[in-house]
Amino acid sequence: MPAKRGSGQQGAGVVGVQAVLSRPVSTADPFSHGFLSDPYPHHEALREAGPVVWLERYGIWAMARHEQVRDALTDWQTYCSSAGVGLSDFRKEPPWRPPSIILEADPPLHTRTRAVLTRILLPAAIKVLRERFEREAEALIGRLVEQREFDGVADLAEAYPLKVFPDAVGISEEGRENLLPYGSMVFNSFGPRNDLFQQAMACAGPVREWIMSKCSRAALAPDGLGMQIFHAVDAGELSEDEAGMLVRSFLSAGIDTTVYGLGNALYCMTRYPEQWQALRKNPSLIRNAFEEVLRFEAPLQTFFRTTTRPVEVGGVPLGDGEKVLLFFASANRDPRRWERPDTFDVSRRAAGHMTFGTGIHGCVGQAVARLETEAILGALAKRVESFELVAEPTRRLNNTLRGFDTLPLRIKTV
Ligand code: OVM
Repeated sequence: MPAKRGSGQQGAGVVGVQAVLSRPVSTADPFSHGFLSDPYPHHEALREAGPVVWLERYGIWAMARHEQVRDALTDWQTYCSSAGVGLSDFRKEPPWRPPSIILEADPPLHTRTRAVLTRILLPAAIKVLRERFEREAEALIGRLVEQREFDGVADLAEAYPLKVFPDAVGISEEGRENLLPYGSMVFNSFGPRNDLFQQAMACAGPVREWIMSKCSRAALAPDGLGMQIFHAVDAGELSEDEAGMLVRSFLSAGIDTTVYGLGNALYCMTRYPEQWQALRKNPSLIRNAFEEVLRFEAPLQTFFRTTTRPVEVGGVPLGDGEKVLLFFASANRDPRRWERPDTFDVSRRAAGHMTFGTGIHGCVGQAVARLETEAILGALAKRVESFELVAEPTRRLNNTLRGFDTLPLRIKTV
């Protein structure tokens, strides 16, 4: 976690014309196995190094404090998304897939696509899903309670979103095993072309083909969220191709995020049993517990932005066209913003965490994520007295997501 003051490149070769500038520097590799396995000490070192830190290893900037992460996310004019929200700069190298027209876009394109998804995913618009989501959660938890022992990842955190979300979008049952491999590709692709990326891309061809085949009007159920995007074509808001690309965004962003989030929620309730007790005693805490899980163990750890002009951050000058790595998960534990940041507390005011981002790109699907998590925690709270680990959980490393590969659980029932 070394962080030192280094001389800025702005001065190199033109000393005497331009002042040699000083900036905090770190040699950390945020995409190494060591960092991804236990990011929190590294986050602390980066926060302490300064408001913005130069990561020598990649030649990029990093922001790890809450204030700077939030400020960057709310200034899309200076910190753009259209050069990609991963390490790769779309202006310098071709993206691995056609860019997302919502995530990897700026206004005015983003404004138009975002308006469509905002309308479709509004809490009021998706409340029709609640009954189904709750019924599926009760049925799944009923089966797991019978079983008593199960894998919290495969049998719950994966099984539930893989059922309810594709059903809600309106895609066929056939081939759904492609959804997790695709998510792994998408979220690993925001990092460097390291071992995690290469592994995820091993079966890229057929997985991508299946995904794209599910994005057309013809492949979608008439009453699902996917077809609602195509209704915006009929209203003149999108082209037919754009609608397909937004269905792709559903299938890219809608599964792994909630899989990792549910896994992390289960882990938190197992690791901090008194918090599970508090929640069981007072189920009105479930809503806030969801936010606290996202703050404390952010399933989505980082995204990048790219500067569109020279800008100064806390006295440190950044150039134009530079990549900036935003540590959402570190902002979530910044002691400048949170009291007892490393304590998991379901009754704290956890709103203001950065796991959904903020500003114009703030998570458009968060009401769906909330619906899924509340349905699962609600069903568990009725039946489960406590969770016990029957073996050590193992982590699934990913360049962007934080979560588990296995979570071997035994439950004690009420
Ligand atoms: C997209 C997309 C992909 C991954 C994540 C995401 C968190 C969006 O394809 O639009 O948002």
